[in-house]
Amino acid sequence: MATGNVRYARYVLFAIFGIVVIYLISTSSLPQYTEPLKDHAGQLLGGFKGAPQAEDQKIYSTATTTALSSQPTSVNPALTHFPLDDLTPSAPEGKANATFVTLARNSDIWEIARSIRQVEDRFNRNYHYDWVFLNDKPFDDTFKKVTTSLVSGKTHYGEIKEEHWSFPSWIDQDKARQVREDMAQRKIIYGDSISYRHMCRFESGFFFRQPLMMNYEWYWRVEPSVELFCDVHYDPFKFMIENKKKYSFVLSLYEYVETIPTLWDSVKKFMKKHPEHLAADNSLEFLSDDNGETYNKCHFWSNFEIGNLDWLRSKAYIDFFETLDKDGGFFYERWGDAPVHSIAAGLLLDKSEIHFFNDIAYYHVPFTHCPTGEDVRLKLKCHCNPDQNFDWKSYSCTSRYFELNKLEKPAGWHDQQ
Ligand SMILES: Nc1nc2c(ncn2[C@@H]2O[C@H](COP(=O)(O)OP(=O)(O)O)[C@@H](O)[C@H]2O)c(=O)[nH]1
Ligand SMILES: *[C@@H]1O[C@H](CO)[C@@H](O)[C@H](O)[C@H]1NC(C)=O
Ligand SMILES: [Mg+2]
Repeated sequence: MATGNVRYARYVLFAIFGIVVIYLISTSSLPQYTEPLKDHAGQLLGGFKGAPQAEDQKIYSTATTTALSSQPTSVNPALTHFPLDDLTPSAPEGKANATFVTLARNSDIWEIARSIRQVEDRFNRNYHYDWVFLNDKPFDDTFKKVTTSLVSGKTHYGEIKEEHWSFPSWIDQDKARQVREDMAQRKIIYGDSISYRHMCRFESGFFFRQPLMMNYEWYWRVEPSVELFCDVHYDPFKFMIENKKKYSFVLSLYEYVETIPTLWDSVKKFMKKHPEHLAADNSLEFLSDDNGETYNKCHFWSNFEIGNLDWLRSKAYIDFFETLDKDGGFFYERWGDAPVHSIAAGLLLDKSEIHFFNDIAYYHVPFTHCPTGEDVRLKLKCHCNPDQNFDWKSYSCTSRYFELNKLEKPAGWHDQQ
């Protein structure tokens, strides 16, 4: 009887102890799983919510929430331990009228999947911007299924009409074929490719006027197999809007001269024909060392771009593209869309409308943009090797861009030359 009571009391004590332990665990600051949230479109918004400490909470609510879109998001612990005011311009509520855009083949699926995963992890999972995919052939089911599952915004798939992906009537096919054969012999990269030329012409003159793209004012171009190395902790689209930017870049370099021997002749023709389109405070000096006589081959690399679609759809840009297109250099040479966009931005926009995103860390084979400045790299959880940063190397044009715009180079640039 007595031993039974002791055993009973011991059991009760154990039970109380157990309840206390469970209570302590449940009120601690360990992350808790909550039901996944759904927004009005029925998209998952992530179901893992941290329980930040009071101080972190304050920073979170003053910095992060204003920078994020109107939709609730999961807490990013990376952002809760330092004030962001020095890095983050405060953004008003709501999303920009913007989309990601990718031109791809069905066979690019696994390479574009990698790119999307990184863009989502580093940025878009908190913003849910749409993604437009364009192709000269119909996208297959696998491509659509996989990309839709990866993108946190809505996905749209467009087939490019033939007129935007073929030889224009004024192109002499024999002449174009001879050029391809000659370039193949000289081993010029993509020199013998017809589809690469259609691609460059399409990106130069048509992507921004595809029916799906007409629904947006801003775009961010993403290619297969690119990498993002740092958190993008503010909305670059909003940054562009608030700072009156129209075009932006992360990498710049010299173009391979064999692909554009007469491009600048066409540009000069355009400047003569349409002086009214040239911006008063343009960046001709970025493009030419002799006041416009010759091209120095500097261009912004267009596989990354955040830009304004209405600018590309403007009469100024269309007149520019059509002048170039009539001269046939997309087929008689192998003009790339990078120098075409860059020359347009350099001539048609004011200097202040072009932006260099130091804090968007990026790789497209074979070049890396890794932000200069250790503080930025640590705050943004970057995983790029700063030794690989291309910005201040001699083959980059970014130094020239900084000098022309009288920008102060970030501390540490000298050691990366
Ligand atoms: N639909 C389609 N997309 C293409 C074609 N060729 C290239 N692309 C896309 O155009 C972009 C540039 O092509 P890429 O091969 O990366 O050229 P590089 O970056 O200049 O070496 C990528 O987004 C490709 O997926 C093509 O023939 N059809
Ligand atoms: C977004 O921009 C496009 C193109 O300028 C415009 O037609 C559309 O109405 C805009 N949408 C919103 C929601 O403002
Ligand atoms: Mg590429």
